[in-house]
Amino acid sequence: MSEESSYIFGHFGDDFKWGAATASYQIEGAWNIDGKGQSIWDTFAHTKGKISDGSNGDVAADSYNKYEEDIQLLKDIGVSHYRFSFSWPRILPNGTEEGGLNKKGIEFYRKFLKSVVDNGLVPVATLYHWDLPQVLQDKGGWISQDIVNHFVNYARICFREFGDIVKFWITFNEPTVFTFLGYGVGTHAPGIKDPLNSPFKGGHNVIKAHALTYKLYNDEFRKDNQGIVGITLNSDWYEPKDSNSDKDKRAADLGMQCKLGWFANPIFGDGDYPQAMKVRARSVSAMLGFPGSFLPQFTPKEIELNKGSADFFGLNYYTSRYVSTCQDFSEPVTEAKVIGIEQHSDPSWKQGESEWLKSVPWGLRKLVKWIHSNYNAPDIYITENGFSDKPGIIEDTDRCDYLKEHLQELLKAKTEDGVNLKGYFVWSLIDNFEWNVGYLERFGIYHVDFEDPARKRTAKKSATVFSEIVKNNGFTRN
Ligand code: PNW
Repeated sequence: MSEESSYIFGHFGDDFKWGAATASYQIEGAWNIDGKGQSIWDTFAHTKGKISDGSNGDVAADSYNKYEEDIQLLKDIGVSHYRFSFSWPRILPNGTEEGGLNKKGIEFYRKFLKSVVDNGLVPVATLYHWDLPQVLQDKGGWISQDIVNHFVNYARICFREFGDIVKFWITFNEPTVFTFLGYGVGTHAPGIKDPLNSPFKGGHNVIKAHALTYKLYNDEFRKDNQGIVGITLNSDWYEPKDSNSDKDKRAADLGMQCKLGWFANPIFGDGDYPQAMKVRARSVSAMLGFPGSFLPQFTPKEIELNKGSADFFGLNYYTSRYVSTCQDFSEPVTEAKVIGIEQHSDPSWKQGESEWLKSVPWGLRKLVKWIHSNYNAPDIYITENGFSDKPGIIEDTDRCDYLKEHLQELLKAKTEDGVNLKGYFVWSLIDNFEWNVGYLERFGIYHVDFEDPARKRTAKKSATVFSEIVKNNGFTRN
């Protein structure tokens, strides 16, 4: 089952962008400072039993106060781009502009952005990396229709307030994760458990909000601001368990269609959900006595609006699986069971500290090739890729191997397969609050001491290794 891999030399091309990524709730802290409203992650992390180590993001890496240091770290590793996210409730504590614009929140981000550009870096802004204003969750959150306009209005404010500086926009980070874990299995905020219905209702609203935000930028901002707008989707690569089995091949394809295609097909494909996903949703609905289909339908007008609503494809990749079919609906109902696949891994794959993360570099090459050929060769930015280990490791050899091996596969995809790869952002610049597992799993190429009130940052070995690849813009013989 194992795939062969060879080492190649070469570079990514002159226009390739290098960066590192973070997200507001995971690093900022200052959860109730300077007029910030509460987010669903504040609520969730403050609820006993939700976070493995009982921690929260109240202070996190304290980047609200230490962003200048973070910017210096980016300069130290030699990248040109910083992917960060805006906290919606820091800008709109009550979710909407009618509820009041938080001047101090806007000032904070303008100060931060000024420092980013004064240091010669390019800001890449994610509008939504999961910290929904709690007040909007109280009205139904992503399940409610109203969220679509609330999001578009929030996006308008960000375009208006920051569009002179920010030219690179990502509407959403990983909709499959926040809809499924947040509204399906309930391990992420807001902690709702409804695997067969809510994630797809929520996802429907996310796609509508994304498409309308893209239209908004085109109609009102693009001419003056000249930026680009896209979305970040995540996917595992699904490889048939038995490459000679047609059944396994169909299962792997169904996995790709239902996981990546769920959001990618409407935005980068024909504007609608993948045919295979619609068929699967109808048959699961019938099997479980759900009237019609749990997968909502787009109107012809919405399909037109969805189609082509991104200037680039943001991809987060961490891991892969071998796949066969599955007809099991026993509790707990997982995303895989809904899709109808059983996932397997190879014991030889290096295991991260996160139970779901196994290092499969060749899966990334296959995944970007699949996107290239299924969605008309879009510009692809890897907006996240990284590896987790235990707290306190500075000589992070496993992460160094992971990054090198994945960048090797990307170089092959770019130079040998002709994939339009435009950039790469490592996850993450610094250790941070890793959602429901708190500070137990670390992704940073810089260590953060969470015991230290100063939240001291220290370079790990991977910061040096990554910076070497960045400096060479690839892999050189020397
Ligand atoms: C991404 N999974 O989340 C997020 O964009 C980051 O905020 C996060 O810190 C990073 O990856 C590492 O986890 C994921 O369960 C969360 O498969 C969960 C999964 C995948 C990605």
